[in-house]
Amino acid sequence: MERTYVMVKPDGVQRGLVGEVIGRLERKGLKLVGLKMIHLPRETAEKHYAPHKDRPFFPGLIRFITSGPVVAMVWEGPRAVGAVRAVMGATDPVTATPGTLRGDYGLDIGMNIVHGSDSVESAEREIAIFFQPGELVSYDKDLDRWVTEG
Ligand code: D4T
Repeated sequence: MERTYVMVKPDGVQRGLVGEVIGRLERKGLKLVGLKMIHLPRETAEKHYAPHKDRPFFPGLIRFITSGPVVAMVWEGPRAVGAVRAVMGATDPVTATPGTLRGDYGLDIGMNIVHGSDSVESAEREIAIFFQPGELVSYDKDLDRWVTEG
């Protein structure tokens, strides 16, 4: 079982795509175990995107991600990291496969609707930035036995 960090970015919130992101991940069979809406302070944004700090797009990325509220979430499920990446699609929405969130809704690599951790290690690091352990819930869904043989 894995947990992964998902964030609806400011463009996704402004465009009313929060429900679409949550709905697609729910229908995929993943389980929502943490959720909050926040306007990221600059320090938190820089911590989250620290692996990209030397990239040329870093200043613009920090400006964008702090430009409005985001929806921060933790999703759980078997191979949850890869499952979320598949539902999101490729980083560049123009080349992302239609049927994915980015493929269906994006045109700009900077404004690509949603973030999802790219590995289990990144997920652990990112979840710890946004959530206290007590803010994440554990619960069973009866439907789970129809989603995975576990
Ligand atoms: P995130 O991290 O937002 O889920 O995106 P990805 O995992 O799919 O892509 P990434 O880490 O390579 O990029 C992080 C973030 O930076 C923006 N970006 C990226 C950008 O504005 N210009 C660029 O050239 C690249 C590569 C988009 C996502």
